[in-house]
Amino acid sequence: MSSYPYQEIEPKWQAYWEEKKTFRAVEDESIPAEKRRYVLDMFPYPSGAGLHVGHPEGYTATDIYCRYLRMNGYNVLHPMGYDSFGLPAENYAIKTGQPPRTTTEKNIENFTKQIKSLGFSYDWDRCVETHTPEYYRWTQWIFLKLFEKGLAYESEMPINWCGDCKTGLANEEVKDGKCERCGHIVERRNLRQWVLKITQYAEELLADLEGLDWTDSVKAMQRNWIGRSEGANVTFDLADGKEGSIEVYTTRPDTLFGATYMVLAPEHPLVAKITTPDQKSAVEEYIEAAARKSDLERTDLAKDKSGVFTGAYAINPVNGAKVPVWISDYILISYGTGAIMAVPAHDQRDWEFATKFELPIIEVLQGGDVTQEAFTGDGPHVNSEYLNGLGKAEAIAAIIEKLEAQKKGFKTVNYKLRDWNFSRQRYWGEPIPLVHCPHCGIVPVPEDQLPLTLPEVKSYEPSGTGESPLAVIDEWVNTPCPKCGEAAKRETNTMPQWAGSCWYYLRYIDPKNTTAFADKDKIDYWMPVDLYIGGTEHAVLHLLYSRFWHKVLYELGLVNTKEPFQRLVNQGMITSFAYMRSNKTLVPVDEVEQKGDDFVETATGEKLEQVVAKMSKSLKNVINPDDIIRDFGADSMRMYEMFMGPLEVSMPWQTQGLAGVHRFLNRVWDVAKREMTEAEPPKALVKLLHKTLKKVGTDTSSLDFNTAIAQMMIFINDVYKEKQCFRQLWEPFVLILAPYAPHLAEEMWEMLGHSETLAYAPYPAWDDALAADDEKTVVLQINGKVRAKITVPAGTSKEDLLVLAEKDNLLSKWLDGKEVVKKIAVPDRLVNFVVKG
Ligand code: ANZ
Ligand code: ZN
Repeated sequence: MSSYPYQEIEPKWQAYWEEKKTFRAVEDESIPAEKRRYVLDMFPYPSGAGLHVGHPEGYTATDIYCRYLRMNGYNVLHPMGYDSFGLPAENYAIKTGQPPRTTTEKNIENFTKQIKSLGFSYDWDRCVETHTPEYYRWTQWIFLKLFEKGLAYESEMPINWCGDCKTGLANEEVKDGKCERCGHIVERRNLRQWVLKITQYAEELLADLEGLDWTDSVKAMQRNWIGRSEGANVTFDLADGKEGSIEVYTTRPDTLFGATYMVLAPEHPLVAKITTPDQKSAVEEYIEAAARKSDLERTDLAKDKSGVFTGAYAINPVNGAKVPVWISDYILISYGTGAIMAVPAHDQRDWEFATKFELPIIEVLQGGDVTQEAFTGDGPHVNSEYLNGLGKAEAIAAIIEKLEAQKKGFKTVNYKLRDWNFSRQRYWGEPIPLVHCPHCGIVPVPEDQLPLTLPEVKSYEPSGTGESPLAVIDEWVNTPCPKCGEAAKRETNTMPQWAGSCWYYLRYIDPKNTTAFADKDKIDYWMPVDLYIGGTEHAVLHLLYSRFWHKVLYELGLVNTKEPFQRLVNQGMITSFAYMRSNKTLVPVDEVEQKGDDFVETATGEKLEQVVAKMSKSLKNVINPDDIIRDFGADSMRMYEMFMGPLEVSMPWQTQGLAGVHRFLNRVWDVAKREMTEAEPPKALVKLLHKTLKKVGTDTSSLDFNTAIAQMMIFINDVYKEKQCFRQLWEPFVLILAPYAPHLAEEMWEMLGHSETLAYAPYPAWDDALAADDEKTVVLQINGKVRAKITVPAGTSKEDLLVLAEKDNLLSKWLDGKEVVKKIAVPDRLVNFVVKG
């Protein structure tokens, strides 16, 4: 297939845009606020593997939208940068013996070359890299603001520890009990660490989701992660005249009459105190075993319940019943009060535990068969004295009132969200700017000494002892206390990889500022981000952390909005095909042959099933954008990724589909090279043009890029049949194609005689009348006499015509009080009502 000369056109226009700084964003005050837009991409982590075809999907979408906005008179901020601190760079450095700075900078260079080769309209002057001292100076500065506000504290709680990455992790970085990075099983480990009080913002983080234009699924993920639950704390006094009481958290205080035993988390401080001498050794043994398990293993619903009786009893405050106190690892110390009242009839975990240990099960809610399983419905209540007959809500209200009167309980709210473990025992991150002084305690590094730069080290190898590689650099660690000047030591933990991305969207606004992280007026000019596009993998990581930091900055009066990202769109994943044997194992694509409609394994001849899979090195099904750009051009790549389907949907890559888009662009080029005529184009083509302008314009503004492209294809199919190129059709078409295939469009715009870029050419307007579908005038008759006329789309059905004929009471004058005996409709022509009387 012969191609249009994309290999000349694309570099030519990329050089033009770069040289002319076509996409530089300026805070022009003459442009009103409603004509300013901030459109953001999730910036990439510059890995050694280079750009993946998944990156350009979101980047192309925002680029099309930005180009469309500029042509519609908007002032657009559209930046790009690099999230360049983080573990993989460091792991790579250890493996290859090169400093992470060297490899990171090389990767950034490569990424930039790749991203630029796709022709995105970024303002490159605003590029930020989170690993540079000019950038992380302000990451450290914001951390100190959090510290000053009491939102950063030192803690010695058990944390998630990845033995492979040799670092602590945040809860958000643990997926199914495994390290999000490397898949290693996460252990519990007691470690001194810096923790950020994100829980203080739980309510706000939850409530402010309401006003955001985000997909329901990401909002739901954040809601679940924050995990607000309403219930009550209830106090059970110890029985047998013992001093003290146990406080539990329950979401169902209305089931108190069914509480037949209690359970404490093995780590609960009361355990040692209440355990009776004869149960002591069994209890201690159990505690030791539980300490070795992860939370996931402990709370797994499917897991067999285990536990030990402490020998102690407590008193149920509502009926004075004496209930045994057990310990079990299905109770977590970190949630609620670390203790529960067990209601086996109505909580499945309690039911299993009670069944196993033969503890009593008392039904207090009617509706199930509690000899078979727990019944978790709403009621009505039974066996519950004054609650009998009540439903859930009323019963909860009644029991809380009673408990409050007796001073045995009160209403509470709990969150699943935990504070954010913010220290990493690794090298390649922002040093935490704090000093430990034996006299003054923890002292922040003064602001004018920021950035506290990351020192060069000989070995990046994490020690695994819980200290970062920085801990062994004595000349860096030892420092005079900023407050008293005595010998002190620097904090040697570094920040997690999420720190830099918590605020990068603010730095783009004013990337070179040396006196503030960004100028407030400029922040006011651009914020909030109007459209943010990226994958869903950050739903409870980056997207939660950055909202948290933003809220703190808002409270400090440093930003003007409560939320950073007003609208969020999540692109689908671009997958690939893979081939599966009958035993469900996958075969690398280079060991597969296609025979007719079948796929067979070359070596064995086994017929394989084609399946959709993630791109992976081992399956050799990774698509490299560089190859695609070389073989088809950037414009084809951009358009193909948008043509694959709706932006949010995941889709497998198919190179044939790409060839189809490429053919379309070749045809466009063919038309562009024809003899240009100023003559009036055929009427049908003018109509098609306006229809196309309308469809592409509205679909582009609503991010429905695939249907916009389909309409452009329809247009070209018809225009292609002509011998000449009609300027009247071609100028507007080139402009609507421009956001999608900007290189080709610029070239054709130049061929049309324009000397300036089309980036700011006004988006073509369409004539609604011409864009409308063909219309017909249909006459409305009464007994064969024409009484009115209506205009309807051509081909409107008989049934629809009859509805339309009566819609606006056009015939009521002739129909009122009459009996209609027959209704006749002839599409595109007439409606006749036969009436009597
Ligand atoms: C009695 C009860 C009866 C409960 C009933 C539920 C149903 P959410 O909704 O997730 O907040 N619970 C409380 N603290 C716990 C802990 N530290 N570890 C494990 N489980 C704990 O769950 C709250 C419910 O989970 C609480 O309400 C408690 O069991 C249990 F028919 O109390 B419930
Ligand atoms: Zn000091």
